[in-house]
Amino acid sequence: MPGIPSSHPRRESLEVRERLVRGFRRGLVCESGLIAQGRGEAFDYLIGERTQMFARRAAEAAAASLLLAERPVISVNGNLAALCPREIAGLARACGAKIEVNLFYRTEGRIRAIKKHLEKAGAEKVLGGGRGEARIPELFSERRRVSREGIFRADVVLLAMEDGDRTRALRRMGKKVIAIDLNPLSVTAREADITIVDNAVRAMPLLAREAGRLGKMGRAALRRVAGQYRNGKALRDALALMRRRLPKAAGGI
Ligand code: PTJ
Repeated sequence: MPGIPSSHPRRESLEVRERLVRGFRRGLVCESGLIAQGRGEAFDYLIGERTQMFARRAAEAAAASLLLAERPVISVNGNLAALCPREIAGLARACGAKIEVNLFYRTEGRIRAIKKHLEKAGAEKVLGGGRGEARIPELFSERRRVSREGIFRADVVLLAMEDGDRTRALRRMGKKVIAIDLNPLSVTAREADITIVDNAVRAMPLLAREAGRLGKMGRAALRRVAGQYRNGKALRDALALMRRRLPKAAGGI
């Protein structure tokens, strides 16, 4: 990438920021999306900016759940679209999921821009926006407006980088929720059935690979993989790692 020398110690992280800034300029990402990324980065630092074992186990259970689902949906916001459009399209193909754009700071213009961006990256049919949408009960943000053929009917929903209210509301509707969230303390992380505590830029390709690998397994084996997973343990493991790493990172301070 021009401007960031290859030897720069924070090159990868700066490249991810660049992707978001470009997404912001192109009307995909909202202002708060840039702030949300900063919060994520702080937690990423604490887990060593690597995919840890708790995230690998969560991704495996998540891929198994998506493959077992009858009506899986990947819910996409501005940040996820800007960071990993190809992985969203690839994962949707690998597990037969629909893709739906669902925004907190909703405008029809942003929904259109995100849909176009995803389609350019290989996504086949992207839902979201327009008229005739259904409403998620007990949810007051713009996120309550969902597609009838997408999130409203879904049995499993994958979402990333979002506030906890919708996760709670989707679970009350009887859906299984898979979340990607670097903050193991967030409401989303705690309310979801499966939380992948990892950066979405690593978690999405991992999920797509896992879906490809597990796609060869039978349903009984997939059920075992999904059934063995415990979200509380994954969150406790993430927090324990952060606690262990802090004194080391603090070094001689
Ligand atoms: O595109 P919109 O309009 O739907 O708006 C999207 C944002 C992100 C602005 C909105 O959902 C929001 O305000 O989210 P929050 O409440 O800031 O929550 C974002 C969560 O995602 C926080 O817990 C962050 O730690 C986490 N996070 C941020 N960046 C990443 C991340 N998790 C994984 N990977 C990241 N790159």
